[in-house]
Amino acid sequence: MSGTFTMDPDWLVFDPDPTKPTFVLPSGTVDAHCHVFGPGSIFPYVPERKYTPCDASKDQLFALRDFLGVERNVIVQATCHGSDNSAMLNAVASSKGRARGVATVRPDVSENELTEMHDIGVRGVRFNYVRRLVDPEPDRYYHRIIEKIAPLGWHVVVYFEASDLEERWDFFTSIEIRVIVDHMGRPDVSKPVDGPDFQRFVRLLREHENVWSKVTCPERLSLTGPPYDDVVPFASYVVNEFPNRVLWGTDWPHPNLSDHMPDDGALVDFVPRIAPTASLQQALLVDNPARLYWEDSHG
Ligand code: 0GY
Repeated sequence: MSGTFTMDPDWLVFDPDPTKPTFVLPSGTVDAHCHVFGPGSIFPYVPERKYTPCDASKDQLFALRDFLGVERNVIVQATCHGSDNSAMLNAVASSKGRARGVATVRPDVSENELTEMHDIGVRGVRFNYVRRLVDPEPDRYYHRIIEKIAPLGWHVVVYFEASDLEERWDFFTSIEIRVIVDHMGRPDVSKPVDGPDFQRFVRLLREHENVWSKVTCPERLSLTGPPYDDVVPFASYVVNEFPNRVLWGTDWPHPNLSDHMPDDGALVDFVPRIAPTASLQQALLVDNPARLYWEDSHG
């Protein structure tokens, strides 16, 4: 392999020049869902990947962090890197304590590898069920991973489509450590907030206090486009109902979008629309991610 990659022909590249947000993020704000891609010449994309992105380096991520007024990042392993966590780990290691990581591991991962990742700053693993990104494994595969990470106090991040929740319910609710759901379980925002589909997701959080939600990706969920009015009722519902179990993030560099690339400044300005009070903002942006990623609690 030459070490260089050509991004997919229909790939949309992140906005290199976002607007300065009007909303001033509170001190200590964490972007709790973002990625790094490569650069492929240093950290090759894995052969089994389902997309080849543009490179999106740690330096570009840290520059965006500073521009938006974010203080810290949680860098989530992207599927184009499979279970080779080296790009993510390199970014976390060079953040001077200002980033934590969420890894992808296989059940045969060793205790030593997990301890090394913990020491660098990893605090969770991601299980991805979105078929256009990965081929999901049987439950026992994930249970074996949970057994290995639980002693470290790590959590599980799950990414799935709304239509998968019913089928995965028994597995998700059998997990005893914390479970963080990406992007509110990807609701169909053309359906009502109080309809059965979104209420199934709400029930997951209501009945299981170890389940949290990221109120991320209005740009991915919206059917009407910016300023993402159709996503506001869903995200504000979750923030209001579960103020101490929600996380916010940019999802930079926004993989696999097909119709538009969001302005990251506008994503920051979306926050007060879903978390209108200072106390909701403090919990969403600062206190919740600090508790999850910067305190070594095993709760
Ligand atoms: C996201 C969403 C996506 C991609 C990935 O790891 C990934 O490749 O997470 C997606 O395509 O919906 O959370 O970044």
